[in-house]
Amino acid sequence: ENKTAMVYQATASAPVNIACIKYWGKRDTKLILPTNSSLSVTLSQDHLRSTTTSRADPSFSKDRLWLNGKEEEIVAPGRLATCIAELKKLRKELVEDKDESAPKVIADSILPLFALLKMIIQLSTVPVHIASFNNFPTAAGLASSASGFAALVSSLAALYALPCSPSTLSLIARQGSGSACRSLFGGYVAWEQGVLDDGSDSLAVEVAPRSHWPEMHALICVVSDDKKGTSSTSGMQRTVQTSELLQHRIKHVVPKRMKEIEAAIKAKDFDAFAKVTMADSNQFHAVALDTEPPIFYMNDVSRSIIALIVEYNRVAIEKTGKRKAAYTYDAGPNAVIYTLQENVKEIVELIVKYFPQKDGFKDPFQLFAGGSVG
Ligand code: 2P0
Repeated sequence: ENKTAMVYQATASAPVNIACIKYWGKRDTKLILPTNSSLSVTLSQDHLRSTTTSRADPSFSKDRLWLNGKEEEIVAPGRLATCIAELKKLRKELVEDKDESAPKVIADSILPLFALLKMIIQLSTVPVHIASFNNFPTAAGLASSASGFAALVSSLAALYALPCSPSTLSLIARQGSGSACRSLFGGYVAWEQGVLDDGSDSLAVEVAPRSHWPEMHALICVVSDDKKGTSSTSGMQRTVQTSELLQHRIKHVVPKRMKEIEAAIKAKDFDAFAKVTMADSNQFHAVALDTEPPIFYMNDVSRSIIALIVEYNRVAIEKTGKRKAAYTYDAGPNAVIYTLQENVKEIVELIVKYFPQKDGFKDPFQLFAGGSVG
């Protein structure tokens, strides 16, 4: 054991995000550049999140990663290897940068200065071990790649003391999984598709912080914990290759909806937010159906929940002229229901009434988590 060698470690968490305007389709599969912009709400840190610890130690022989305790291979030029290499590159550039104001590694060490300086220069060459855990069952079919890659990038950025903005880090998280770039921010987040071929303008930006609209809640309803089905990565490329409806969506629908939902969020107009969120979930599942061969993500329980929310909103519109809830579905049958705090109890009771729950996680329907977003 080399007692003089320094060991650096950093831990970071990132929550899951749920898209209101869906990302579906890549124009560059290596850099993960999307065919349209998207917008999501990041859940609160208290609920579904990934936590990742990175440690650099000169005694390690190579970079290694464990996901929920199980080792995953890091193979170049795969997504994990790309993200780690990009962050090491930024670390190397930081040290080479002559700007003395740039933060260097935390110097709370009693080591002689020369040893510290040597470590600062070499940290990007020291192997890292990375351990990541989800605080929710990966098998629940809930997107774990978004929180996972966001936490990985945040943890390495902290390890390397990178003075980067979340938007800059989102450029790297995007290369791990497209939707991960949006989990670098809390609250309401847009992923701007960008126009450049090198992807340097395809990044996440904050539309509004969580504190702007703290009444917003997301109810996550686990309809099935079955992981089988078409993966997002392969499904969306089949859609790009075969769906004419996707071309219409990219050109004529999403740009307008991005403006509408950003305005709805800024004005805290739940009715407008709900209308566009449900319309975009519907169109995402329509382009999946328009794919050859067709892709089905929702099941009968998913469709029953849609019917329930439609009826709930019909009554609300009759009384007040406004919607009170919005459903949205990703690449699986689980429902996410957006609503304001004042309606949470009513909606939970409604769902429990129509979808009675038995004990155990394997039940056809289980209300998994309800909580504030942001
Ligand atoms: C979204 N989804 O915007 C959309 C809606 C699923 C449906 O982002 O290939 O896991 O890693 O970039 O990010 C799922 O796609 O795909 C996704 P990759 P990702 O949240």
